[in-house]
Amino acid sequence: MANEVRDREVLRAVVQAQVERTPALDVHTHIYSSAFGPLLLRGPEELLTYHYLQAETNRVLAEHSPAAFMALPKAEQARLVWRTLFVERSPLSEAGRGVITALHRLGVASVRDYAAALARFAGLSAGEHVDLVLRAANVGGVVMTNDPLNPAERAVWEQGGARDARFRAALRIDPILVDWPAAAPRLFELGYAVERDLPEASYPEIARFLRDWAARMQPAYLAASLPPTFAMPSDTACGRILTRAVLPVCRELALPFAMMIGVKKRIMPELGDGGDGVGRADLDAVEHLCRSYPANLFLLTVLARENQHQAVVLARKFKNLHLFGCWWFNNNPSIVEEITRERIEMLGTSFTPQHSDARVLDQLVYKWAHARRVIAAVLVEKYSLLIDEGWYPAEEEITRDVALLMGGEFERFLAQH
Ligand code: FIX
Ligand code: ZN
Repeated sequence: MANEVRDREVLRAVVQAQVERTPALDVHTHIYSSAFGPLLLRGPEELLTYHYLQAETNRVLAEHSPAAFMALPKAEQARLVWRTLFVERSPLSEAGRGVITALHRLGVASVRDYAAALARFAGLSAGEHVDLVLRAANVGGVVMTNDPLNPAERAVWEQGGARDARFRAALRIDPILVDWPAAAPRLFELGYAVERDLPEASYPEIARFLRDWAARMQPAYLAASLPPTFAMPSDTACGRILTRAVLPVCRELALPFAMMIGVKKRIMPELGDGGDGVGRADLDAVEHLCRSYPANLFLLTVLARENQHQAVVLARKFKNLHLFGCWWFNNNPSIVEEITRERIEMLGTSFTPQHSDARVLDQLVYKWAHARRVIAAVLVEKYSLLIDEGWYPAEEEITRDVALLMGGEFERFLAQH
């Protein structure tokens, strides 16, 4: 083939350049377009009060209890995080190093100067900030996390503001599946004739709620974070709502259902979002769903490292299952490398290696910079092994493969319906 790559140094340069220059589709984030106003978190204070860094600071903080630390005003808490993790200690953790990567690549003159970081972003409008970050991160589009039961967010959707095409929605339905007794009255207040004890008539009303919000949001997928105890088949409220309302609506609207499995909510409640833990899940539930509902498309990311290998085996068996990202406690280079390697070894390019899970706009820069480094390294290794055996990748093949991994395969999977 033309442009065959035979030399390993050339291979490294071609792969690294292609991974860097290929815009990423970030299939799971918690950031918002600027239309959502204060829901879009951005800037150094938000970066420093990220729940990962709150938890890391809490570990070594002498002068405050967890609750007192978490109750501090944001600016004061951010300064304490900076002092604790960036001055008194070196930011060697992934979340700490991420702040430095983001500040450096977003143009902060001295990444040791917190005042300079604050000054760099002062006066930047949300729209300018979004453009700056998406360009610096080379992210072409993101999928948000959208909760119609969040009053602040619901108000924005109901106002029908202009949409930013770079920000696609994801209809998040955790409360409906994992806390129906609390969700039922909230749906009822919104005009859906549902009841806590789930009589037959409630399922069409839950389906109507999902259809109404899917029509409003035009989501890429429906999603839920599920506990390690998630089990299927199951006659629980979760099992019944999933099979009798959620999956039928997903089929009807040609939308995947994304399962994010393994969170043990609030094992350290004082830390808020930073207080969530991890538990090994029973992925037989995923096997059951993929086999029993072949007309449904499923997206999956799992939180326990111990679940990653079985998830890859399941994806190899079921073409209606697509794996995405190295989620949360897995989003550390040592584990991202392990997971990406085993996925390529069993799935080739039919998966999505990474999502950022960014909660703060500026995190896109570091989460993608750090991920690209690992993805490129694993690809160089795998192509090199092919070169050893006389199979020489063409540059256009490398371009094609990287485009699949950076979002192309995700789009192909969604278009299957
Ligand atoms: O459920 C989720 O979407 C999780 O990603 C979040 O709850 C979590 O706090 C997070 O942002 C992890 O990175
Ligand atoms: Zn998330």
